[in-house]
Amino acid sequence: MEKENKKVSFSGIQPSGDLTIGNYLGAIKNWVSMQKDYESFYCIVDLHAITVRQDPKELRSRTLKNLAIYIASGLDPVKNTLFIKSHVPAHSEAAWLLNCFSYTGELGRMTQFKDKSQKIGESVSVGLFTYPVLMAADILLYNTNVVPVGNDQKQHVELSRDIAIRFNNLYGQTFVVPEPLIAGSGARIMDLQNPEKKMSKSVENPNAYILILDSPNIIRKKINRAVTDDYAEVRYTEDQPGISNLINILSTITNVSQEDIVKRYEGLGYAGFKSDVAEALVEELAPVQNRIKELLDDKSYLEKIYSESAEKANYIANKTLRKMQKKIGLVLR
Ligand code: AQP
Repeated sequence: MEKENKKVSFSGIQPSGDLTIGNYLGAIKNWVSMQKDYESFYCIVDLHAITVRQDPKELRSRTLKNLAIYIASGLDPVKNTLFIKSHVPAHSEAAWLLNCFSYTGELGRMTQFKDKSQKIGESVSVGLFTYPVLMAADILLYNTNVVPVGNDQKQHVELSRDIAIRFNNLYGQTFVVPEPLIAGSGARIMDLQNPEKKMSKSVENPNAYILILDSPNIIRKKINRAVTDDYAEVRYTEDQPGISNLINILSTITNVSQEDIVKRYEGLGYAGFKSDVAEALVEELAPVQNRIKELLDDKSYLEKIYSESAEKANYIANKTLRKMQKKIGLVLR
């Protein structure tokens, strides 16, 4: 009974590269803190990952690795529905329907599309263009109230809201209108080599990001190489984006405010600060990494989780899909 009154949370991560601490601090850690209070659906958005070319073998292995990462980070697979998106065909079908209620103008304004298509050049897939519509379908199928995401995905959640409102206005109340839920200091973890840009798993320079599965020594090296500035003072200001980023990382892991971190390092240089950031990360990630390895050695357990979750997700998603089909005027089987 209590479960039925809970608000619904939905989110996902693309297996488009190995997951970074941006994904961990901006999304997963937040999901873990919400699991008591929400009825949660978290998926591995494999269908979004193929909007840019993926190696099939790598995609398959990363999809399972992501599931292991979700569980190892503390998401209880009984309390949360952890599934693989392509196991729920209603997502693709609902996305087609919603494509017919989305405008090319609004999709063309999406920052992520503009950034990624610029990088790709000529052969930009139609899938990359309609990526936010598939995301709207994902969210709306589960009667989602909140979508916990990093700051970069806020624009896509806002578009999902617009599409939901547009559909509801045309056909009467069909969708719950979702709200983005943005993490605090972890909401925008920046690239370690170019702190004006967000940290991304698909950039070429490995020194730009820290992976959840990076070894302690690699983490230390990458933090040590992180770009800073000549001020030699740990301050949280716009003209020190590299240092501010490291403060955010430390703050999210330790739950100490940015102000208190700045006070703690007053008058001290960068070396000790950087080493503390690295050790905090190593300590945070060590148990997660151990658990990921155990889970990846137990494929049958992972298979059981994603199969059972797919059943539950299919049931709910199909109900919403039928509602959409009926409202639009399709003949139901
Ligand atoms: N740097 C970041 N800081 C905070 N949150 C982040 N997220 C991603 N990067 C950061 C959040 O992680 C969730 C899943 O994102 P995604 O992988 O599905 O897509 P993305 O936002 O495009 O992430 P990447 O790493 O940049 O992927 P690629 O390189 O493949 O495009 C989202 O909640 C996102 O906000």
